[in-house]
Amino acid sequence: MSTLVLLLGDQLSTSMSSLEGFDKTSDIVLLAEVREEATYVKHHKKKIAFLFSAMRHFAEELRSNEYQVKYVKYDDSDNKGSLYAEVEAFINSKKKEGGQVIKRVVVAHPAEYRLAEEIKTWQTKLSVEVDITEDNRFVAEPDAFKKWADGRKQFRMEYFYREMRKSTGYLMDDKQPEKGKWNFDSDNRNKLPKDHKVPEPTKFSPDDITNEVISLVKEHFDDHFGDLSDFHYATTRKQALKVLDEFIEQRLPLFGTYQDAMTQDEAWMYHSHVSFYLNCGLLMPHEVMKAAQDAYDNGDAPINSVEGFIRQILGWREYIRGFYWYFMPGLKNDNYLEAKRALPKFFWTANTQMNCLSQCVSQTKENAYTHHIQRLMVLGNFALLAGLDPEQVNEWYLIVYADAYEWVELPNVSSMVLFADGGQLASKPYAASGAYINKMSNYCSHCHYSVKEKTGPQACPFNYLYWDFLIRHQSRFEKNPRMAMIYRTMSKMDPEKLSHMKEDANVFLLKVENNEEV
Ligand code: FAD
Ligand code: DLZ
Ligand code: SF4
Repeated sequence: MSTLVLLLGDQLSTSMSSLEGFDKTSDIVLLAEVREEATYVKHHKKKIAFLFSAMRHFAEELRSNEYQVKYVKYDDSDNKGSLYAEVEAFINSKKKEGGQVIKRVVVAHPAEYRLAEEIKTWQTKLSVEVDITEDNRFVAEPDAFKKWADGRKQFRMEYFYREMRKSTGYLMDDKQPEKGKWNFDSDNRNKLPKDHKVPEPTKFSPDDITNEVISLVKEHFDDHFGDLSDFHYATTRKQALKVLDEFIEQRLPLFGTYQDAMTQDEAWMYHSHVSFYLNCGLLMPHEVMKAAQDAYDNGDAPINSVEGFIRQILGWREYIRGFYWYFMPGLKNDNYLEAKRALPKFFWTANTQMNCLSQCVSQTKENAYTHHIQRLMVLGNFALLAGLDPEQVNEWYLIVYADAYEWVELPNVSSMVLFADGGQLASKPYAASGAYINKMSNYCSHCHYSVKEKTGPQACPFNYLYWDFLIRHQSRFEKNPRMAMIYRTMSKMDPEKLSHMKEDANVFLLKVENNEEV
């Protein structure tokens, strides 16, 4: 009698709770590349190549550590197409063989609601016991967010983060925050100086396993979005640890300073690029934060960088995960601003004269990655101001990034970017005119449009879209204390100027709807 442990594609760690008590003499691990998971949205080609390669490498690692592993490749002739069908077929094959019978299936709780709901039904369909164990790839216990959130009217990340700092001890000086402040964001808003050279990201040449997977993706997912060329991600834990080490050494010291900066033709900046690995189990959050804390303790990185980085993981990542489970399934249907406009074609092609958007979409296509401010303040800001349909925007973000899983993508897109939850996550929309993009980047100096102009054919579309957004949603936002000042400014503006901006926005949005080049 043995146990079958199903490891999902984003659970590539020997410390998964589902492997606790694993008996190498009788138990078996199942990993399966299946159509259902690879196509529930049409993931970026590089995302599929990355995950399949990481799954295959992980299976090899398990085997070399004497785990018994059943690995189902996507192009195996008897691939059943879904995780359930693979589990069922494996149990039946063992029964037929007359060998060790599977008496129990164990799987760690899936990170996505969709799959978690499905797996909960397996117990009634399979003839064996199905145990769902805790998803232990996070710092906080699964119910920590609920305990914190129940009874609150507002769910601000900053307060959740402080609790996490206190309970874990990161950057704490006894009971006080290190250097007397919880947050050093005010030091973290610099533009990259002209001619500043950012270190090259850590890259790996594809090995035989990755090359085989790349061919498979070319053959089976050719109609999916994204480039496959220049694949250089880590695909093993060892390589992911190298990405982390090089980040700590080469980038962390300036991470904070340039955290919000964007630069023409520079995709990777001073970010860590560890989200791919954290989200599929190759790296765990504590080891990533500990590396940053050690750099601080050794005097190798300043407080603004280390606090900024730890906040992204201990604050934002943990908070977002808790927020997702607390507000699902309702979160998926939120559309507070009643946005309905279809996603423009240029989100797929990058064919737009708006240089900032063209840069961000091109890099997304090329790398299945852009950094946070590009996702939030360029792509997201446009989606918010243009009133794009949350369902289509969410699908796009879930498809295009190699670190995208619904648990992290949906709250970031619906609640943070689109204000679709009406303010449960953010106290006001992250709406901005071209001035913000110009302040944080050099995109505008390479653009067809002029960021200084507010109306007319050369005016930066973000400028009139911003005011049009404020006018359209005045009744929703004018009483918001954090927006009172901007509405006061608006009330003093020349009504004719406002009306021109509204007209320009209408003309522009009509062009967007007709997929004319903008
Ligand atoms: P760094 O800037 O180096 O940050 C370090 C780590 O902090 C990241 O690896 C990530 O694990 C964590 N982190 C930072 N910000 C967030 C956040 N807002 N939510 C959760 N974790 C965070 N992140 C994803 O992992 N998957 C997504 O699908 C995703 N979609 C996003 C969509 C939008 C619209 C926005 C605004 C943000 C999204 N993020 C997502 C958050 C963030 O943009 C990425 O985590 C980050 O860009 C990954 O790059 P990095 O590893 O270089 O991050
Ligand atoms: C994202 C993904 C893809 C593309 N393919 C697979 C797969 O073939 N097999 C698998 O087990 N997991 C895959 N995944 C990851 C799952 O979609 C992920 O485990 C769930 O979305 C839960 O987060
Ligand atoms: Fe983007 Fe406007 Fe700047 Fe062009 S001018 S890069 S559209 S913000």
